[in-house]
Amino acid sequence: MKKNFLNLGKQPLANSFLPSNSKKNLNKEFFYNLIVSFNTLNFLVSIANPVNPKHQYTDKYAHRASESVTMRNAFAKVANNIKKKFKPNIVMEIGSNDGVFIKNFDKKKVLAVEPCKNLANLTKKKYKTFPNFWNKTLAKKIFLNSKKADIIFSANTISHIPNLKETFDAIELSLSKNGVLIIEDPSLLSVIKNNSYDQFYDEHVYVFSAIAISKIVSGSNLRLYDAEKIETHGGSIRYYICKNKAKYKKTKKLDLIFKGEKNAKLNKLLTYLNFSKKVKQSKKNLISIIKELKRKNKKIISYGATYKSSTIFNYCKIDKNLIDYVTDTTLNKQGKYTPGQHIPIISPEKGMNKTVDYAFLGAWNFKKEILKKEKEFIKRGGKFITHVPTARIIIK
Ligand code: JHZ
Repeated sequence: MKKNFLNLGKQPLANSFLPSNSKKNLNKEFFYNLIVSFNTLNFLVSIANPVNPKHQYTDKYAHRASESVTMRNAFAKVANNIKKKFKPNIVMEIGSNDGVFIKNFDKKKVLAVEPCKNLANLTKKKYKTFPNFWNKTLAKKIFLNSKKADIIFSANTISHIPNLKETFDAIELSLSKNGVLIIEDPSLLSVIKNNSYDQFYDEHVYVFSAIAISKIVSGSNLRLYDAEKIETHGGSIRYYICKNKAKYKKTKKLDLIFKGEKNAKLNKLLTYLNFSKKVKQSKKNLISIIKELKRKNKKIISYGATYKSSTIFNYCKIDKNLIDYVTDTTLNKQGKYTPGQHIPIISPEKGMNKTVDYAFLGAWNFKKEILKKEKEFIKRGGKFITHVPTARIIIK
């Protein structure tokens, strides 16, 4: 049974960066109610009313996975480990974005699936790329003329697809006998521990736990046999899933992850009701920190035009009266306006100048990388603000 536990209010699509702030453009903006629910039967945490993916994954998709050194390195590392451990002949990626993962493989071995046409265009010259949504029809089409996949990899994508049954059925059809599906997505336990409610936005239809994934894949003749905690995106889990009859045995590491999730009571509604209370408090604290700084005439900007920060700004009603602008390295976000609150986005070269006193960490998941990069800002007294795990000014 689905129980709603968190209401993050009216939200725009997190990817809908506006090309201009003219009245005409603002009037056309699409909003929906962001409500999050917990399923007491299969332990899935999901958005109560997902948006139709056709409105989200268009030819104007903004996010480029290659924009951070952390992610480039993380994908190179997992690709090398996969090569060593599984020696795959065919590797397929679902949601290949700008090719940051597949570029680590020999092009003859790679199949890429990417429904956003602007992203698919980036990889199609070198890699066999299917510019389609992942489903059974596509799986049958691809594997009619190809050997089945030894590895199917998908990072930050499966949690974006509303129909999990169709998704995993299509994967089951596509894997070789001992083929392995490897998926990475933000961890629900990390979200609860970090109070990182900004992981909820239209694209994150689900925030997975191992206990939920294990139940869901079993409905498609698949089995979760291993998992590992990884640091990316503020705490994620990499899941290893195979066909029911494949040779892999369940690992101790997976048992430990299950144990940790049960100890944190991720299978109980009360956990989520308590989380919801903390989110409300976090909102109050963040607004009061920012307003207090504004009273002192401080200039505050935001660092990283993340999808996550779209949830924060729209839930906390943080607009351009509080945040002057947002900086982002992604060229196609620069010159645009954030969804819902319409804060201008500019390049860090222009934006990280001497007039800035405080920068809210929209990309808090890259805190280490950013603090290393922004030594000059910190040296001259600039400070970062975060809401993770509690709303505060970062002193050290
Ligand atoms: P980042 C996106 O979410 C959307 P977002 C998507 N739904 C998802 O699941 C995750 O990614 C994986 C910029 N930046 O990765 C680059 C700087 O400007 O946290 C990015 O625009 N300077 C697919 O948007 C943004 O911040 C820097 O030094 O929440 C980071 O976005 C660094 C390191 C990043 O994902």
